[in-house]
Order: sequence, then structure tokens, then C-alpha cells
Amino acid sequence: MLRPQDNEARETKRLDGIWDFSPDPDGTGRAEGWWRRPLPSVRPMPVPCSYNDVFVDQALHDHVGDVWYQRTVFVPGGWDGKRIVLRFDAATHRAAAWADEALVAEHEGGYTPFEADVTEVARPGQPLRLTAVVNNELTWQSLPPGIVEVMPGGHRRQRQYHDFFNYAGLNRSVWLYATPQEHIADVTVVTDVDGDGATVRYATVVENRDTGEVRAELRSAEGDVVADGTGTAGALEVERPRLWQPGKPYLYELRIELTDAGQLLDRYTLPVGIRTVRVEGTRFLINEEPFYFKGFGRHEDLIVRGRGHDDPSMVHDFALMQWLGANSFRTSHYPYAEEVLDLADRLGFVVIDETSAVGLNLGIGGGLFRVDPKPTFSEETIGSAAQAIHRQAIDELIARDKNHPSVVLWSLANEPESHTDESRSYFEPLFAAAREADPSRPVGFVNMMLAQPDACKVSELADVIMINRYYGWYVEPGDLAVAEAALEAELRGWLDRHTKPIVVTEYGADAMPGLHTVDGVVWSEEYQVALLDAYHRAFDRVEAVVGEHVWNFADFATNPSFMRVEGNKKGVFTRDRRPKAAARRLRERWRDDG
Ligand code: BDP
Repeated sequence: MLRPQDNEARETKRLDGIWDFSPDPDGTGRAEGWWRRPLPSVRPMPVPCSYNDVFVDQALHDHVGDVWYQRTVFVPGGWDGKRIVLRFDAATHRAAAWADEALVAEHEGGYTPFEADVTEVARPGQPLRLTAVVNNELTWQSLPPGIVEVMPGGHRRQRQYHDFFNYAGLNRSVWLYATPQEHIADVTVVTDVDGDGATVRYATVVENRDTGEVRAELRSAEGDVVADGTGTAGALEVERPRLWQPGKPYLYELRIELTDAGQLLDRYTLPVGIRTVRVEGTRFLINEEPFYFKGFGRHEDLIVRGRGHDDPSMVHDFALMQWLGANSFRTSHYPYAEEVLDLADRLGFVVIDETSAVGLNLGIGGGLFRVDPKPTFSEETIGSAAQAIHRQAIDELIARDKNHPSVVLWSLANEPESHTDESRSYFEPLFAAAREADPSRPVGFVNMMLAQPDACKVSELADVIMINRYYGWYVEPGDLAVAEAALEAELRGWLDRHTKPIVVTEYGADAMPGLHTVDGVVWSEEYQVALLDAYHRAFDRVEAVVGEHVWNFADFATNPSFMRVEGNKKGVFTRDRRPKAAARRLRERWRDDG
């Protein structure tokens, strides 16, 4: 799905700012038709932002159910005759939207965009009332999964199987935008390099087209046309291409134009990075060069904003990652805002792009999150309905992010159950779906410690082994000698069974910022540093390890638990982005000048 953009043929109106907001704790809004009039007892709510931490209101912080957003916008008079679209970059976890009285969109999944053609309802030069109901309930059919429980006092409580707070609301921008009726609806770009030349293959989808032709033009960053062609799909040959390289990105601009008798009908421009990615044996190759992932599993998690997107914080987080010498990250545990991928393309970061399938593992959930164990994959729990939604999430992720050169690997899930036949049956069609949607990138999933190399039945389907490991923390806490040996033995165990590269997608220890001890006890900053050192020694001894992503970039909010001190403290930075001792240690390891 293409991002809105402004040019001669298109115009956008970003609807960020204060919206009217009403929680709906009794769930009466839909039956009462709240979209028909101004919302009851409104409060001001910023968009984009999670609603949970904005007010001093415990009930809203813990709210389970619907909340309503409303805003009247002015449809520009110049949009007469245009196709007018309403787009939500994300509504967590599902939403329905009305333009005036008309229901225009419904969407499941909290981290991918959806849009609606509102041309019939929006009158240029007139106001338009937009209303959205956003629901945050996690069920067996949602990603991530969960259960809503009614507690003895009558209030509803969310049970979940993942370790981050269930921030919800309009976490990303909302847009109204206009395109011509005959318009470019999609563009797919795949690049290939052969000797001194490169091919940029493009395919477009044009909608409502009666006449006209499609032209494609590839321009250098300096604005020179380096290749062009005509047709809805084609291959542009580039001589002596400048490659998009990790840390040294180069972006061309692909201009797709729809013209009729020399007249411009629509145009869409897209940054294009020419690069290849492939797995060979135990190596992960970008532009045929072995790539080593250095970086983090992260969260979209900010003070006050929760999971709400914020440009200044995003740019600052990239600056901090660069300061440490990181070259990559994983969008743990859901697709991040498109702005993040745009910036990764521009700064040369390499991205492992993950769906929001986290917590598909009721075995650990039972232990860690105090939920009664049930079979993970069954029709009573995560079954065919969830699988269909998971498939849709994969398709939407790939449709959204397929053109980003920074994205080199799809992660279909984080730490699902993977040692049972049921898990294998669940994942087989999902791997096939991902490969069908994008034959150009490797596909994997992130394995959990309980499914060791001899037990995991899903890794066979993956191109890369991605593992999260907590030796020295959840297992053998405090004994780093045993942890280091166990880690190395396990890494070799993967190699015995699979000739595939291994990326350690999580490892780390909680550290209370400011807790210093002489003997480096668990939870001290010293222990966090010592654990990273132990892992790094093991990684350096096993050649098939092609990546290290520390868990986590920064401390983040979770549900209350006896294991969490105001959230998860495995950050190398605090939640307000102050470095712990581990940050400097990583800088020494990752940067040549560190
Ligand atoms: C892993 C999960 C991650 C958790 C982490 C931890 O993938 O979401 O936050 O453990 O416990 O199992 O810190």
C-alpha cells in the first residue's frame, strides 16, 4: 500500500493534532451510534499517541474495550473531481471509521495501515466529521493473542502472553488525501545486480484507467535520469549502479507517471536502493558481502506517548544507535511506523521486519504470566481463524514494506511454540504465504529457548536461525561461566542440524540504572556488561553467528509483575535515553573508533 504524497497530481492533509476523545467503558457507543453526533463527555486527545498515559486516570490506563475519536476537518475546495481517501497509518488493535454518517472502513490489526475511498461522502469545500472507534481487546483471534477476563468486581481485565504494555489508540498519523480518479494504486520494485550493471524491475497497479500510458524514470540522487521505460511493468537497466550499502546508503528516485497524450494524470515517486540480499550456507549476504548484524531488538515505547509515533524521538534513537555503532535492528514485536523504515533506508540501517505475532506460546505464558496453561495451537485457542488473521498480517506487512531496501528479512513471529506438530502445521502455510508475497527476501521466525535445536520443528522452514537466549538471566542467573558454555554448546547444536546463518535476536540482562556493585550481582549495571561480554566471547568463537541484537535498546513499559521494576529494564539506555554502562561497552565493541 502506497504512502500518501504531495506532487503535481496528489495532495495530502495530515490530521495530526488534538482530536475529541471518549472512552466507552460500558461498550454502548456502537449501539447508540456515537458517530452520528458529537461524542459524549469529550476530552482532548493528541494524535498520534497511545491514550493510556496521557491523563492521570488509572481506569483509562487499564481500559479494555472501545474508545472513540472524532474530529471535523475541512475538505479542500481544490479537491473537486479528485478521488478522496481517508487513511489511518495504525489503529491499535482494530477500528471502524465513519465519514459523517457513513461507515467507510473496518480493520483488524494494530500496526498496519488501512484506508477508505471517501469520495462519495467528502464534499470539497465543506466540513467532514470523522469518527473512529478503536478497540484494544486481545483475543485468541488477535495478534498478539490474549484473553479478556471479567473480574469478580465486574471490571474487565486483559490477560496477555507478551512482555510489553498493551498501548492502544491512534498511534500513528491519520490522513485525508487526494489523487486523480485514474491513479497509480501500487508499485513494486525489486533490484538485482549483475557484474557492472543492475536491473530495477518495477510493476505497477493502475486503477480506474481507461486510457493513457505508464512511464518509469529512475533518477540519481543528483536528479539525472539514469534509466527509463514504458509499460505498467518493466525492467530498467542501470550501468555502474551505486549500491545501497549498510552504513553507506545510496537512494535513487523512481518516478512512475501515468500520462495521456502527453498530459500528466498521476505521478508517484519512490526512493529505491539497489541492493541484493541472499543466504548462502551459514552466511547472510548483502550485495554478495557477508553481513554481520550489530544492534537491537527495540520497542516503540516512549514516556507519555506510549507507542505513539514521534519524529524527534525517532531521529534521536537512530542517532543513539549510530553513536554505539549499531548497523541494524528488529522491529520487535510488531511492524513499526513507516517513518522508521524511511529513515532506516536513508541512514543505511538494516532491518529485520516482524509481524505482531508475539506470545503464540501458552506454555511459557502459563509460567511467566500466571495464565492457566492451554494448548497453544488448537481450535479452542490459536486455530484456523487466528491463522487466517496471521496470514493477513504477513500480507499487509509485505505489501507495506516490500520496497524498503533496509528490510532484508521477514520475521513471521516472535517466540511462538515451535516444538510440536501443531506448530509445524500452523506455520507451514504462513511461510509459503510470505515466500509467495515476496520471493526476493529470506524468511524466518524467532525461536524461543524452550525449543532447542533437537526439538524445534519450525526452524527447518526458515532461511535464517533467529534465537532469543537468556542464559545467565532466566537460566543460570548469576553464573556467567556456565551460561557462556551452555550458549556455545547450543549454538553448535544448531549448526549440527542446520547449515544456516544464526542471528541471536535477543540476549541481555535487566539492569537497574545506577545500581553498581563490586561483585557485579544480577540487576547491577556491572552484571549487564559482564553478561554481554560472555555472550560476545561465545559469538566470536562460532562462525555461523552472523548477528547480535541486544535486548533491548531502551527500558520499556510492561504490565505489573514481580519480575519487572516499573517495566522491563533490559535497556542499554533508560526509558528517557540515558546510557547505562552497557552502552559504552557496546560502543567499544561495535565501533572501530569506540
Ligand atoms: C523474550 C521476549 C521479549 C521479552 C524478553 C524479556 O521475546 O519480548 O521482553 O524475553 O523477558 O522472551 O525481557
